[in-house]
Parts: sequence; structure tokens; C-alpha cells
Amino acid sequence: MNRQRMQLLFSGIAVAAILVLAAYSCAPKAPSGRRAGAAVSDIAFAAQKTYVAPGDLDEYYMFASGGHSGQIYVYGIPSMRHLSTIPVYTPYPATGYGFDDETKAMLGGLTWGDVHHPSLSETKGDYDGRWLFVNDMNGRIARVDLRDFKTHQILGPIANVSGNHGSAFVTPNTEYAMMASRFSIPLPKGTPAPVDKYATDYKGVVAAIKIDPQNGQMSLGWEILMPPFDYDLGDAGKLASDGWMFWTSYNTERATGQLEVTASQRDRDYIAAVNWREAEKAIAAGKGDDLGGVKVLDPKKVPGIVYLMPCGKSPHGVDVSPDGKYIIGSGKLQGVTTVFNIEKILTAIRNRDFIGEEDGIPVLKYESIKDAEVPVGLGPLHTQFGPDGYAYTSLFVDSAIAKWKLGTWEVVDKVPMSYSIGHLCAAEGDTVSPDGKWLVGLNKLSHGRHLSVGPSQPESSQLVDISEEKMKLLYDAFTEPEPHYAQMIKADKLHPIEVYPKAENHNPLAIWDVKDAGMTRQGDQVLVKVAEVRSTIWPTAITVKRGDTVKVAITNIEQTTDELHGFGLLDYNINLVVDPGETKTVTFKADKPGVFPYYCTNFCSALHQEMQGYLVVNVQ
Ligand code: K7E
Ligand code: CUA
Repeated sequence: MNRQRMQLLFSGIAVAAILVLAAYSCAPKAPSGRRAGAAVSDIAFAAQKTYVAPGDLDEYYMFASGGHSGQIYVYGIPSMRHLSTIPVYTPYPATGYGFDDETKAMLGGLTWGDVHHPSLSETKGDYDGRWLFVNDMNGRIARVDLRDFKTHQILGPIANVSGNHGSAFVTPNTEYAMMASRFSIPLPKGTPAPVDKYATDYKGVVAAIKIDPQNGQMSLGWEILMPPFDYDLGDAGKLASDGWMFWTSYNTERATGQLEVTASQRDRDYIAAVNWREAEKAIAAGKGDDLGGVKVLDPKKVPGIVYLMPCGKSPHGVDVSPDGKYIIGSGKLQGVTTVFNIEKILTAIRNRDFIGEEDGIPVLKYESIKDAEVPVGLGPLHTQFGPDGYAYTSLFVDSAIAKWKLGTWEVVDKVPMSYSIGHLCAAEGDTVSPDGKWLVGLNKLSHGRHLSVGPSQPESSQLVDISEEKMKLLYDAFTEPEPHYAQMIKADKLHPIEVYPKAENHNPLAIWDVKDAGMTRQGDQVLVKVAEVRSTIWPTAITVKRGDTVKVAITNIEQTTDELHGFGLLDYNINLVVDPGETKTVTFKADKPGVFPYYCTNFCSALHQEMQGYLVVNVQ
């Protein structure tokens, strides 16, 4: 595209953005605080649809990314009530996460992460309710166990991956969770090279993280060396496309500098199609080279594992239809989304219908592999699916969701979003059997739709009813930054525990009788076994010497739902929360002499306030 056309396109986008801004800044508000314009019958309909009576339960869980807050937020759908925050990459004082020895070790000294894509584990392409995997930009993937809604493992930062945005998408039987580099760098990591050598000396990788089917434990599988593009989003093939993994990429110009200009020159970028089963075989056959301690396949030497599919300029999302037949990718500056057909892709590969190559990777012919360009509207980003052959595409620039039909490619409905939607999340909307019913738009702006809270405005999530032909906007909820992706699972697929059964606590430092609480010493190493039960912290006093290393192991000996106890030791910046039946440890150097109170931070009984004791640190 030449410069003039590009400027035209950008000014078109700017005009659209101004129109959107104008539309919402002028929207009048009724004096009651209720938005004017909505008919009472619409309000009554929406209220009835979303109302979950006191004591009643929601139908779905939605697990939403917390972006650079590093957390996962759990919502009930359709009420949109925030039920829980699952800390993953950032310490979270509310649950003591990142303060005890175990979670501190898991965080490895890093105190934030940028979470984008929660990925529920799947069996035969359907959510199975076992685990939730989630990426962090800093080359990591975490596993949350849905039995207790806690983070149990953080793997990484993984070698060679830089800027792990295209992650943590799982394959249909959770064989792998995938990763991809958004920011190509010279490899192995730690090798400096000037930025002007970007096109030749910088590389991206895609990485496959192996998942143990028994316990969800992750380990590094293998990687594939990729040209220095920015790999953005991925989705695993399923059914018709099982065994394939797709990633969008931008900056196939291999440009540096002001990327909004330099990386927008070509009319087409690529979707990389990776045959992960073939890659797995190649690794087993010893075809991987060691790079940074990882087995890495080079497509130049191992043909048949990667192909490039030309796609509209600077694509963002890529989404595979429930039957696996269609791969949908959108140039994010375009007015259409492209539908590729897996049969056509496989035929083109068989016929070697290539138009060139990039670092030894064949480039397929666009016209041979596409089925349709669907005129969804401006700025298509992400697509989700319903049970009836409908697809829902978010339109960032148009600030709307388009509903369209797979196969006929007809756009049948649009609903405006307030404002600037990124991802969207339909009920089980990226499985082999989507539920329909509910769709949540995850918007980047909320301006003017909530009581003002100053410059740091919340983001907005909007609930849309997709049970009928016409989509209906039902509800606004406001979220922490940054609502990238979310997934919605039927509530009855999860069976969380509410206490940790005593029989499962194998911590050697656990005690179950207050008589066993107390202190032992070996030189300057002090071990304190603590029992917490309504409404005492046993022992009620701990006396140590300055310079001692003190390890406190706290067991909450309750087996009653909701009876959490805390352990706050203010002056030493210690904050533990121990669930019923759980044992946690914290180790610290008693370097401040004096008397320091410790107390229970979780309101647990009428005498919660009495649940306290003293740490005495003697000078000698
Ligand atoms: Cu579109 Cu990181 Cu998936 Cu944000 S990403 S929207
Ligand atoms: Cu235990 Cu408050």
C-alpha cells in the first residue's frame, strides 16, 4: 500500500474514532443517574435476564485476564458479579499470595506479570474443568488448579521466548500449552546485536510446553525457530484441523523504529501454520538443535513443520471454528475478516502451491487457501462462536460486535460496544461445542458510563444476550485493567473444594493439635510450629534472639468452610492467610529487636479481635 492510501486509511480510522467519541460524550444522562433513551421494557427485560436472586447461583464462571495486574478475575455470568481474584504473577495481600515461602519461590523474585490469555484445559476440544493455564509476557505460563482456584505452578521465563503474547493456548487434549515471541531478539538470549541487524540477526520462536495429563505439571517441550516477525495471537486447530497450531504475525516487513508506520507497509502479513504433531516427531527423531538449553527445530533444515498463510495487514486475532474447518484472521486495519479453509490449506501444501519463502518457510498462495472475506466492519480483532454456525467478531475501530454466519458469510447483526472492544468471550465459545446464550465484550474504555473515579478509569465489560437472532446488550460491569481475553465455562463442570482435607496435607511441618504448637531451636535456626483455630494463634508468644533465622509453619486446623485465619506480623512485612486444612511457611531473619504483635487478619469469629500474640526478639 502506498503512503497516500495509508494516510487515507488512517484518517478514515481517525474519523470513525471521532464519531464514536462524539457519540458518547454527547449522550445525555437522566437526572436519576439512569441513562436516557432506554425503554422501560428493555430495562425490565435486561434486569430479568441478568438478575440472580439472593442465594441463587450463576450459570457460568468467566475467567478474565487481569492484564498487567498479573491476576485472573473470576466473574459469575449472567450476574457479572466479581466472585474472586486469583493471584498469579503479582503478590496479593488479600490471600497472602507472594508472602509465604512457597509462593515467593514460585514468583522467583518477579513481582508483576502481564497476563493476556487464560486457557482452560480441554478434553476432545471441550473444557474439562481441570486446570486454567495463563500466559505472562515475560516468557512464563502458570497453572491454576480449578479444584482450589489457586496457582500451583509457574514455568519460566522460558529460554529464547521474548514477549510471550501468543500464549497460553492449549491443544484439544491439553497435550501442550503454546508460547510465541512477540518481540524477536538475537538468540540465545543475552547475545547483544545492533537493532539495525534486526532483519537478519534477530529471531522469534514458538514454543510448546508439555503438560502431564495426570497432574497438569508443565515442562518445556521444544521450540521452532521463526523469522523475526512479531507473533501476536494463536489458536490450536481442532477436529478437521487437529494437529495444527495457528499464530498471527505482524511486522513481516522486519522493520524497526516507528513500527506503526514501518511495520504497516506491506498489504499482507502472515498467519503461521505449525504442524505440531510433525514437530513432535522431528524432535523425537533428534532433529532439534540445542539453543539456549532447548531443543529447537529450524524449518530450513526440517521442512514440513511450518507454512505461512498471507493474511490482511497486521492481523491480531486468529480463531478456529468449532468444527476446525475454518481459520479466521483479520487485518486489524481492514473492514473485512478473512476465512481460510483447512482443506484448501492442506491441498495447497500437497500441491506445493507456494508464492515464495521466508527463511526457508514456504508461503502459501492467499487466493488458494481463503474461502471468504467477510465484510464485518472496521478493525476486526477476535472471533468467538455460537452453537448454530454463527460467529461473533469484535470490531475495535467500529466499537461493535458483528454477528455473521459461517458458510454463507452473511453479516446478520451488529451491536455497539461502549467502548473500543478488544477480545470477546462467548459461553464455551472457543470449544468444539459452544453454548451460545451469553457473550461478554471486553472493552478498553468505559468513559462516562460509571461514577467518575478520577483519571485512572476502569475498563468495561458488557454482557450481551446471544440466545436469539438479534443480539441484546444487557449489562455493564467495570473491571480492573486490562481485560484482554476471558473464557466462560459451565458452572456445573467445576467441583471446587472448600476446605483442604486433613488427609491430603502431607506437609511434614503440619500439626493438628494445639498441644504440638511451639518452638525448637538448632543453633540460630528457629522453627515455630503454629496452629490456628478459632480464636487463638498457638503459641500465643514466641521468643527468639536477634539474628536468628525464624521459620514459622502455620496450620489452620479447622475443617469448616469459610474459616480462614491470617498471620500478620506488621513490622516484618509478613502477611499469611491460611485456608482450612492448609499449612504455609514463612522464613525471616529476626534482625529487629523488640516486641512485635502478630494477629489474625481474616475476620473469623466474634472473638477474632482476640486472635493475637507477641513475637519477642531479645538483643541476646
Ligand atoms: Cu487482543 Cu493481548 Cu489477546 Cu489485548 S490481546 S485485546
Ligand atoms: Cu482467625 Cu480472625
